[in-house]
Amino acid sequence: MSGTRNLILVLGDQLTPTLSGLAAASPEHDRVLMAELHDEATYVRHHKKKIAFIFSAMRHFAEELRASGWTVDYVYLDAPDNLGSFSAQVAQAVSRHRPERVIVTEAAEWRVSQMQAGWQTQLPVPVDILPDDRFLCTPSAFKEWAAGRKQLRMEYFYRDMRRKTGLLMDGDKPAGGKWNLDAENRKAAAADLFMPRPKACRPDAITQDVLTLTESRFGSHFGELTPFWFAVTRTDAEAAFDSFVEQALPYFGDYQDAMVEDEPFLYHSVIAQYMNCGLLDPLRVCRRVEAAYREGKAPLNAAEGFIRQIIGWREYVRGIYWLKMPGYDRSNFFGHTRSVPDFYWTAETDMACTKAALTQTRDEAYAHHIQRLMITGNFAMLAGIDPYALHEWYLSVYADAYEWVELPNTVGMSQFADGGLLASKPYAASGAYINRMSNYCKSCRYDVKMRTGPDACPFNALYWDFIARHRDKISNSPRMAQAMRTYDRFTTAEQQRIAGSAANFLASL
Ligand code: FAD
Ligand code: DLZ
Ligand code: SF4
Repeated sequence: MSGTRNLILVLGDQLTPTLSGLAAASPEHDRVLMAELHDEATYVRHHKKKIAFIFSAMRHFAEELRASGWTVDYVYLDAPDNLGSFSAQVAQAVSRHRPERVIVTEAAEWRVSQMQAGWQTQLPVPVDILPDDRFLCTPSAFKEWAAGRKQLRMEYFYRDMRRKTGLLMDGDKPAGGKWNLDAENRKAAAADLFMPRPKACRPDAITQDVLTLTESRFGSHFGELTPFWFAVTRTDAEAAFDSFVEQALPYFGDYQDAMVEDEPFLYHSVIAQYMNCGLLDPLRVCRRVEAAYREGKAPLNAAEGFIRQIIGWREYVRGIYWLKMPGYDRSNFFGHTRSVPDFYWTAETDMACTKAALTQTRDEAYAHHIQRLMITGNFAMLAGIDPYALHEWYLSVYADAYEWVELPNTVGMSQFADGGLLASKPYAASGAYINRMSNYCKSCRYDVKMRTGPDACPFNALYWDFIARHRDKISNSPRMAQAMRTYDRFTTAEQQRIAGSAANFLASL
């Protein structure tokens, strides 16, 4: 009998000292297991920056745990006893330390949760799977909320979360009288506005080691590894968030939907990667933003808009994920089958808007929401790209990507592949929308005002062709029905030119 009573597995997105698995154990008798795993880095070929970020954050978290008295078995990627997968690593640790039981906090992704469930029968000791209490709404509470509703709409879920947390509430009324100020959050941003950059952190010795390791083991993966500036500790992630609150939050609402050339971050927080791996606590983040509003340091449309993304959208998409998995990943309402175009990996395209979104994706493992939704997502839907292949692309290229949040955003919100379960309408748009919300078109070789021909903005013909192709599937949406009526007023010759332009462009991909 060794000295280990419980073996606690901590996953790479569970880097939270108050994690339920750790709270159920004690540093004196129990042992923590963490492992850098080939399987986790390659089940989709993650962006190099994302792998380095997670490995470095894991190594720093292991140090933090040791400093507070925990015994941590940290299995480095290159360790001789690294077996490459969670299941093999846990089995090895159980046979080595013979604990009385294994404790895990339930995995955020269905794939890993299935592994955890399997350990309950495969391992010779009991396995406790504890709820992940870092979210506001449990999967079963979401299921109850969804039961019997004809339509699941984020807005009503969000109001419940406001009431539950008391965030931006004055008694039982929303602060300022309105629940949702989205209508005030659609300004285009002039390129000469002051735009702060996210706080950059200098890589320390641990991160330098991880960068070398990542280049040597995953050098052929997508993306630029350096410059690497992400925070990898809780303290630095909090400092980065503080800097956002002070500099960018006041403008977050106004310019949430804006896009500006050479400004990859605009007034966005760039904290999803920190929240999703456990370095920042979502509720604390929201309380800090509410405090900035109450102190007069940020307007209500900024604070409400920001809080809605976290207690509304973030929790809502997670609820949908657990409600609909397994199987949700194979949704394909429009029956799209085209492969992801090569330029999604190379950023080599003449479309200035798409090039900008893809270049920063490659360089920073980041694009802001409206770029993901209205540039790469919109293009993919108009071009008829297979939603599953696109989902794998999004899951691999962003530092904040985990299936529970990425999949509903891709399949549901951006591709409408679930037929409207998550989103009330397909987010399909022509070049006119992109031109209204950005300055990309000014430097583009295509003409955003032209509908057809080799110099016309490709989004235009693709948009009208999409409307024509899928009219039977989208006629329920009022906005789409209006677009259909416009299409129907085009002459037959124009409709043929649209079909020809769209086909030519798609053939060139
Ligand atoms: P900000 O714009 O500053 O917003 C603040 C926070 O709100 C974010 O950090 C995030 O936690 C939350 N948030 C905002 N929008 C959403 C949303 N739609 N769903 C869930 N949370 C939201 N987000 C991820 O965290 N991981 C993903 O893998 C991911 N994949 C996406 C794929 C597609 C196709 C689309 C359209 C959106 C995706 N999102 C994803 C949502 C959103 O784009 C990112 O959360 C956001 O861009 C992260 O940047 P930020 O931290 O600067 O966010
Ligand atoms: C994303 C990721 C990567 C790249 N590497 C690891 C790893 O080596 N070890 C680990 O414990 N977790 C990693 N992760 C995060 C896991 O994939 C994540 O915990 C699961 O997807 C469950 O949500
Ligand atoms: Fe994008 Fe079309 Fe504008 Fe070019 S013209 S930047 S392709 S929307």
